[in-house]
Amino acid sequence: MATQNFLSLLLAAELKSNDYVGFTFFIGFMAMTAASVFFFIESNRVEGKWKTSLLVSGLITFIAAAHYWYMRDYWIANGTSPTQFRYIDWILTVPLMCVEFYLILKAFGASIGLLWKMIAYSVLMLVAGYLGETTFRDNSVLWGIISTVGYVGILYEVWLGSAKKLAGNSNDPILQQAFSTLAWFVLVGWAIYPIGYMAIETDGWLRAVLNIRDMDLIYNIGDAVNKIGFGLVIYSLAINSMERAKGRVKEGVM
Ligand SMILES: *C/C=C(C)/C=C/C=C(C)/C=C/C1=C(C)CCCC1(C)C
Repeated sequence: MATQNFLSLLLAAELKSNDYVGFTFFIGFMAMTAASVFFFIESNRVEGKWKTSLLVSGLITFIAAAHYWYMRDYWIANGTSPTQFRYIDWILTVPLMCVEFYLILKAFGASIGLLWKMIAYSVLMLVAGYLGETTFRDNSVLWGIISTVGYVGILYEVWLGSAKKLAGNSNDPILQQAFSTLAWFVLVGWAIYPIGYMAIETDGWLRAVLNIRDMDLIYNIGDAVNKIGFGLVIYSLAINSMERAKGRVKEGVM
């Protein structure tokens, strides 16, 4: 009898055949793990400063893999959003993405002040988002707007502010190309998240299009695109710059 109870407890935490959100937690975990192995191994192959950039790419997907491991279990056990794990992951990985911007612009004069400014915007964005999803859920619209202020701050730096200017002045077409792809990730790829957040408002005007379960689906897709895709852009920047240094790629040709 006791065994049977124990078994049914285990079985309660099963991945149902129609739990598509659950699928994305499992796929997310495996994709982040595979990407980490790739970035870590490749960081040994590249030279000099690129080692650090690829190591950071690997850390971003590795930290995400660890949290997806927990989020998967949490989701199949409870069927609700693993909000704490989600935001713990983001508060570590988003600042590391700011570090990636800093590392690629450092040779062209990026200051540590720029890095801290971008990290401060990220923290504002994520703390406000967390409060809107948890403690102040009744005021989620207000907290979503406060969070968006942080997001717009990051967008400003990357599209118009000093990060943009440093890339523009670098005179390095390979860097400029990669920087502009990363800027598009921040503008389009990151915009996926506020759409997921809006699924909280299931009684509101979005009821017809979004359901609360869509939030995790949208966040999981956003994470895969942004963390792995962002890392791959850094990776190709490293490879292209090294090839050019060896004289195999002509200036201006990608
Ligand atoms: C790897 C994780 C990444 C790149 C996470 C990015 C998260 C955001 C850009 C979140 C933004 C939000 C808003 C702009 C408003 C609503 C609340 C958030 C936190 C979902």
